[in-house]
Amino acid sequence: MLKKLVGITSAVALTLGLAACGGEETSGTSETSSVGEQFDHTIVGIDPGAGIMNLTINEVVPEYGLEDWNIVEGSGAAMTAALKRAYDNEEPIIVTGWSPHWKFAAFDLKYLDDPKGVYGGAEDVHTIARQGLQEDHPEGYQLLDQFNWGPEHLETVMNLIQEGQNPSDAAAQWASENEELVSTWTEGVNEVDGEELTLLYVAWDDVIASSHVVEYALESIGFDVDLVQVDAGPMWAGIASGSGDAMVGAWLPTTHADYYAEYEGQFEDLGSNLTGTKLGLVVPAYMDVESIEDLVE
Ligand code: PBE
Repeated sequence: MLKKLVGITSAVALTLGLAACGGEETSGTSETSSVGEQFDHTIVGIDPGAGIMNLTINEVVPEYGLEDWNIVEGSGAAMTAALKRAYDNEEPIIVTGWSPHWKFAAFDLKYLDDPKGVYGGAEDVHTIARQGLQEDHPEGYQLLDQFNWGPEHLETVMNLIQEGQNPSDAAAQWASENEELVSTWTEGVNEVDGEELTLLYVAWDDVIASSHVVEYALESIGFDVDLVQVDAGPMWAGIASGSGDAMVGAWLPTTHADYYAEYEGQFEDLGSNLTGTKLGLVVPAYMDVESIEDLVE
């Protein structure tokens, strides 16, 4: 059965539960159904502006010959909901996944091997500021420039949020338990009196967590932070146009390469705030598939 690669709206993502139910029997008859049929030729993606969607649709599909697969658009939250539903029923599912992310603590998952290296190696997450921020808000600029932590810290905040805390409370709790690290971000930074800063972020769980932690740190030295949730394209465009002051969720050099190139010269790259990310196609450990190459069998 040939399926066209189509952009499917998030409304369709809601029907994934049905699609997963349809695949229920195939897991028991895996000798007779192809790998593609087991998965209903469906990869559960996230928001279309995400770099991982761009890489999957424009590079992974042609490189591995997955033209008859559907890459379903949705959101990070719809992806994790579909993953949980399938996992709880031990049904087949493939998602676009990334680390650090709480799903690896909550579920037993594995990345499919990517022998062609399309998703790239480990990346850094960068802090990106609008031009002129240093002149207008030197203290905020300095703190943002000094913001740096490790995947294990980010994972702790993500897990707190996943366990039910709201992101602001999780950030405050984590900061109070990690005062020494947070003090390296505020070191030598003078307090301010209610200066306003706008941080832009996308609703990816890792970026939700990091953005709230940085908001907390900036507010601890007197900033009044407006945290604005947008899509990926508007996040980069907003920093380039100056409508947002900064963001802390730029995955480089691969994932956000297109956005970086599009707006180069219209933002200031403050460098890495975290190293050691990973991107790829992710399946539950109970699935008998090891490589993206296996999907074409
Ligand atoms: N992510 C999380 C983003 C960057 C951070 C991997 C979903 C993306 O694909 O653009």
